[in-house]
Amino acid sequence: MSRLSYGHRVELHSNSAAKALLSLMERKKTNLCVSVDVTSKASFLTIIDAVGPDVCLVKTHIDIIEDFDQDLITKLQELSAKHDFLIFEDRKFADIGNTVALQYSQGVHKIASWAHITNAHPVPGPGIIAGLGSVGHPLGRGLLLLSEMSTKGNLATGLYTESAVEMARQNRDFVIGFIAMSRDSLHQKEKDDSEDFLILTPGVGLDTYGDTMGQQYKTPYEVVFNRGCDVIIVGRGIYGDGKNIDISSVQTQAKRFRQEGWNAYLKRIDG
Ligand code: 5IU
Repeated sequence: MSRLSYGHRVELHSNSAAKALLSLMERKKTNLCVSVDVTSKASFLTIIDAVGPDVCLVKTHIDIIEDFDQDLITKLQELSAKHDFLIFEDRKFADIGNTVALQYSQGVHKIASWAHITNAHPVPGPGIIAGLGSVGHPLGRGLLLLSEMSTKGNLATGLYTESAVEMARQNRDFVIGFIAMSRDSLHQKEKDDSEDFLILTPGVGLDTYGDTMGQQYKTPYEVVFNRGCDVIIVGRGIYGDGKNIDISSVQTQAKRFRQEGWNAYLKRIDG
C-alpha cells in the first residue's frame, strides 16, 4: 500500500475524514502535520496562520489552552477553510465507551463538533471504538488508534500493537489508521491489496534527538521513506519552546519539514 500515491489511496477508504485527508495531501502536496502545543489562544492562532499554507493537518491539545472560548473554535475553523487543512484533536481517549462518548461530544470543548480526526488508546478494548463511533461516525469523523508511541520505555509494543491492528480491522468504517512509528505491524499481517490504513507519526525532528522527558526524534526521511509512514507530526521542531514566537522562523521551519516529508514520499512512491 505504501508505494501507492495518496491520491490513489482515496478510493480504498469509505470514511469521509480519511478520503478528505488523502485528497488534501495529494492536492496540496504536503504530508506535514503541525502539533501546536501552546497555551494561549493568541499564540495558538498565530502559529496556525503561519504554518497553514504548508500543512495538511493541524494537531491540537485543546485542553491546554488557558483562555479557551468558542471564538477560538470559530477562528480555527476559519483558518482551516482559508489554508485548506484538517483538524486533529490529539485527545487520546482511554475510558469505557459510555464515558468517551460523553467526553467526545459534551463538556467545554465539544471535540466531535470541530475535530475531523481524533485518537484513542486501544487499552479499554473495542468498546472505546463503539463509544466514540456512536458520536463521530454519523458526523463523518475518523479515529486513529495509538498502536505505538515515540517515547522511551513505552508499553505499546509487540502483542499490544498487534491487537490494536486487529481492533482497527474490525472497525474499518470509523478507524482510519494509527499513530505508529512504522508500517511494520501492518505489513506482517496485511490481508489483501484493498486494505489501507493511514499511519501518522509523532517524534519527528531534524536538529535534536529528543528531550529530557523521554521524547525520541527521527527524521522525516526515516519515518516516511524507511518506515512507510504517511504523515509526519512536528511540534517544537517548528515553533521552538512556544514562548517568544518568531513567525518568520516558524514559517521557515514549516517549509523545511514540508519539503523533507514530501521528498521522502516522492522517493517512496517512485521506488
Ligand atoms: N505525541 C508524541 N508521541 C507519541 C504520541 C503523541 O510525541 O507517541 I501517541 C505528541 C505529543 C506532542 C507531539 O503533542 O506529538 C510531539 O511534539 P514535539 O514534536 O514538540 O515533540
